[in-house]
Amino acid sequence: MDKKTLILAIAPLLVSLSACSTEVANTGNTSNTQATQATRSRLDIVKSRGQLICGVSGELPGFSFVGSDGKYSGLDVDVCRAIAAALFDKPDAVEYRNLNAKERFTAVQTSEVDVLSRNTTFTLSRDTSVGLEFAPIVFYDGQGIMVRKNSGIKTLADLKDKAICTQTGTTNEQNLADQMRKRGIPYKPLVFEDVNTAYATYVQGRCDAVTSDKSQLISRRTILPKPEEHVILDENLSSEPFAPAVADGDSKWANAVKWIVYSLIKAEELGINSQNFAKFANSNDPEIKRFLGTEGNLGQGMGLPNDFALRIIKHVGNYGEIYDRNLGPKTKLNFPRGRNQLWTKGGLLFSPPFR
Ligand SMILES: N[C@@H](CCC(=O)N[C@@H](CS)C(=O)NCC(=O)O)C(=O)O
Repeated sequence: MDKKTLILAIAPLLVSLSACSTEVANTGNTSNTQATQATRSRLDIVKSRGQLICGVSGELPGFSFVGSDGKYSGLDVDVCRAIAAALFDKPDAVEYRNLNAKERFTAVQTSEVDVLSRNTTFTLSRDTSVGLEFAPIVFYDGQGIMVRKNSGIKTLADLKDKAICTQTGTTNEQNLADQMRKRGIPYKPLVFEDVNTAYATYVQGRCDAVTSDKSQLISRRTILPKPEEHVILDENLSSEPFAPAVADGDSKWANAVKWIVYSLIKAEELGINSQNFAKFANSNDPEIKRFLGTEGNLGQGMGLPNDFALRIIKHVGNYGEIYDRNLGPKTKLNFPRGRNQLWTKGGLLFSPPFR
């Protein structure tokens, strides 16, 4: 059997396996997409469409959530808005598509979305065999466990033979299995495709615990009927660095998204924000001039306007502003910045030079 016949023969199997696995196998669809993209970059397609199609969760306050007014907000949403600001000078030129954990990778592979900006952990297999290209990390997280306060559960060991709710197609499902196996703790996994069903099952008491990224547990706790009745254990099951992703094989588009994300971090590092950007218009600092596009052609070199970073700061703000607006002390989430602080302040956020 030649390679092509083999791929055709196993394609249905790969698709059916994907229904309940974390990774969606890279089938023929992706190579078709890549072939098309080889002739025309998604950057040019998005520019001529005049609107960005952004894949988000839509179910996660602080990251991506649809309010009662139908408006989207959150850190992941602001990444979509930053891309639209850079390309069109219009942060609202975005069509959002809600994608659950299982749907998200297929949506990128088939070009249903231009970019995935959705609490997605950057992993080796997703980067190398699922057909994704990751942009820089926008949020460093770790996996945690939430239980009822009155359950007496304090550690993973207390979850012996207990039912634990999680969502299919996530790193969380696998990390839980790894950690319990490593420690030899038997448990009953209850795995759901729909995040709302997972939390509803936990609230009904059919699960003793729910496991997910800590940011997600904190976020979802805010919308539980009685948030004060639930605690998040100190246990850390894994590292979960979230990054936006685009389809593999289109470096022009991937580069644009990459440097748009870096510009959020660089703006904070340079102290430029949505309130003070005008003061920097006549700056003599060559780095600031290049960054804001008043000197040089950094933007043009990658198919963006030279003032792309200025557009982003003006409409969406720098990383720190985005963080504070969506996750900071004035929000219900009140998530300490910790590792999501700039490298100059002891965190992990770093942007390579704009030159
Ligand atoms: N960061 C993890 C988990 C991301 C994830 O999808 N989490 C689920 C909950 S455990 C979620 O956000 N669901 C929301 C949705 O389906 O819209 C990953 O990339 O696999």
